[in-house]
Amino acid sequence: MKTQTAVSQEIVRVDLEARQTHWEPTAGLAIPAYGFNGQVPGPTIQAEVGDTLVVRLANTLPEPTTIHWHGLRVPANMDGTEMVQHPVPPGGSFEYRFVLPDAGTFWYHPHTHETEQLEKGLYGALIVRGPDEPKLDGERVLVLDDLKLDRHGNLARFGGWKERHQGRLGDVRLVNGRAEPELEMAAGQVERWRLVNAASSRYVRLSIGRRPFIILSSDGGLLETPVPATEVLLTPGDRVDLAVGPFAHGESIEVASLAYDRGMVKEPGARYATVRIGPPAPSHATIPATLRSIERLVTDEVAPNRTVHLQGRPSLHGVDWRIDGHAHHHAEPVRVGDLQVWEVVNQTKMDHPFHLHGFFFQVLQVNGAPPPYRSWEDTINVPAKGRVRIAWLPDDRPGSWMYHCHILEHHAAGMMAHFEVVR
Ligand SMILES: [Cu+2]
Repeated sequence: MKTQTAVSQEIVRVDLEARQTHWEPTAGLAIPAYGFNGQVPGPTIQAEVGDTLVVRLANTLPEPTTIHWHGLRVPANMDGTEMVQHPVPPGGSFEYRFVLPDAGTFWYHPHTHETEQLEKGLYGALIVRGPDEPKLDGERVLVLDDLKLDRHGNLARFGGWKERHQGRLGDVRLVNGRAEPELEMAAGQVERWRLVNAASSRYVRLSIGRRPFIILSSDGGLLETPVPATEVLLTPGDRVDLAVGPFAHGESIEVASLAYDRGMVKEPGARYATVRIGPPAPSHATIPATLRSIERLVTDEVAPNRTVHLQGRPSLHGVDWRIDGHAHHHAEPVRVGDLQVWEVVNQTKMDHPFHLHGFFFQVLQVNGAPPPYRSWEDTINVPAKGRVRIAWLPDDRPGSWMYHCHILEHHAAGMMAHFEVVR
């Protein structure tokens, strides 16, 4: 017999004020920044599948802003982009209201002047829980970021050829707004870590002391089965949930990014945090062998119905980032219910994280080979000179949507396209 699980239908109300603040990434260093409710990251929003989220955004910044709900299947007019809303002016406010259809680790950030507003601290995590979550001993939300400071300890000046080319890379690595923090964890326990990469351009090839961990979930929620690994790649915009531990009392574990070559940009390995393992505590963690089932969107060989070319060409500004020959490309519409199989072709010598707004896709192939597991994604790395084939189904949420590179400087320079979903 099928178990009937009650779906929550609460209204979750959140007030977010985008305002100027002083952010202290490390003791004694307070930098002028932006924060939702004055915090970096902003408050972690928590809700259950089926809840209605009502967020009142009040803007007291000296510039317009919006909120994009990264990964959430919202109605088009709630997506927070310039395609669907006028940015909220200084002193203005806007109410976002939508049902939360999916469980997962999501995040929110402005979709206006992103290169500066995110770097200044406007981002936060959004956790939606489902009725059948694996039970672990504890849970943490770890939002990764980096910060580029000048020699006076202020935010470095924005822009320039290098940032436009490789994206803005900072030297200070942050977890939840703090530089290389020390975390504590009980010996013997297994925790669920929900990770978000909120950095402008830094890839995180995540290692937890080179120990094995278990991947539970990706952008669009739980995988079908737990996947053991010792590293996982988080591009800008990506999320992953891991089962981490158990460790022994007295151990010190480095949460780090291993060296990663994203083509023309070699990111060296670097530490994000240290976990000190304290006295043991009992464990009641259970990870079921099956987390959920994910039906294949494509069962036969299907020819792609759209090819998306990610392009860069040298210019007076250094490089012009484009999609299909255009900066801010206006792409063909798609019809509700028509299966989309897209071939995303990277014609550049650099990796780009491809992000589709408002819909999850399944990855069919990366450079011609099937991915190691089936999952729902909204952001996927397209390797330098490589290609990724994805499939997605536009459900009945007509309106203006977009896809773009999630290296914020590439998006801003034009590596984006907007399109209509039509009935
Ligand atoms: Cu890019």
